[in-house]
Amino acid sequence: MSKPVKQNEPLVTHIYTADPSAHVFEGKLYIYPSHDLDHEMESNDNGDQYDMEDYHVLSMEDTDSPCVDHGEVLHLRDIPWAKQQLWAPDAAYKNNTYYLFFPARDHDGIFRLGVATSSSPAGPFTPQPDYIPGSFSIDPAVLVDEDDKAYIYFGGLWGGQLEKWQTGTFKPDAEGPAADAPALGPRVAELSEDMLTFKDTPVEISIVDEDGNPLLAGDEDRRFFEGPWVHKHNGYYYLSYSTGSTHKIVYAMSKNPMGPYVYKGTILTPVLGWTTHHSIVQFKDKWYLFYHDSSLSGGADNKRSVKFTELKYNDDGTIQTIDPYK
Ligand code: FUB
Repeated sequence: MSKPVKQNEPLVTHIYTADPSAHVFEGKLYIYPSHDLDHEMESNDNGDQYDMEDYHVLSMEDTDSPCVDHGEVLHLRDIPWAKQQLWAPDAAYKNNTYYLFFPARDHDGIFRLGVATSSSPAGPFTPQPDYIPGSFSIDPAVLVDEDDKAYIYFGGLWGGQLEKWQTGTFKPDAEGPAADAPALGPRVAELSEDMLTFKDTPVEISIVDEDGNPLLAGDEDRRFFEGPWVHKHNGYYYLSYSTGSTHKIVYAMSKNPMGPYVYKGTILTPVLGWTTHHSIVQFKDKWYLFYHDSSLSGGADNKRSVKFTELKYNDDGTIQTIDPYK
């Protein structure tokens, strides 16, 4: 029997894990991470060092229970449309089915989003034969709202290729907007009833400052980079994401799941390692931030470990900033 988990320590140490998407399914905490491989890779801005090939599912009965690794639940070799790089996944439950949403590069090297299904939150998951039509970029996160409508949020700059989709078609040489132009926002689409396709063409989410002005591309402390996550608290939608080059998890709030979202502040200060990626979940009467860092590997960007810590709100609904090392 493995040891009980502790906050701010790796959930598991026998494999490297990253990009945790946490959910409460069947009364337990289930975590859907990326599975970082223990191989030596040179880091570049394209993210070639994140060369993952499968997914594992983790679960915990409680926040002081051992963490169970349910083993490999989906492998690249079983996904006909995907060539490489199984990046940050998410899971959702609807129609008595568990859905695993994931990004990968297709056989043309273009990131797309796929979906796989299971009757159990612990998998194994069976992939659809093709990617979601009209999908692109990385880091899908799905919110099934209280009215049962499901929204998929996604997108990521640089290796995540979002800059290349500004015209609606893939332009391999496209650059991001000028520093004084509005930043690119994550994309959102409502999912069809069967959760396998987009209902409509995805739209860009606008993230604005307190005066209603869009955040600018040069505002690297606040602008969206990758890893969108949306959760709901007291009637507000919270969009949180990584700022990439400034290594923070920040958030913005809205009354509408499609935005616009008003920027509010920092949730998580930088962790060890280049990337930062998170999810936020309520379990029993508390809220938790799941995140990763590279402490277990001594700082290797592509060998990360999932951790969690309690997240607290202020009375006005804003979120208290977390320093993971204090
Ligand atoms: O794990 C690969 C990529 O690194 C994810 O998709 C990004 O969010 C970043 O964490």
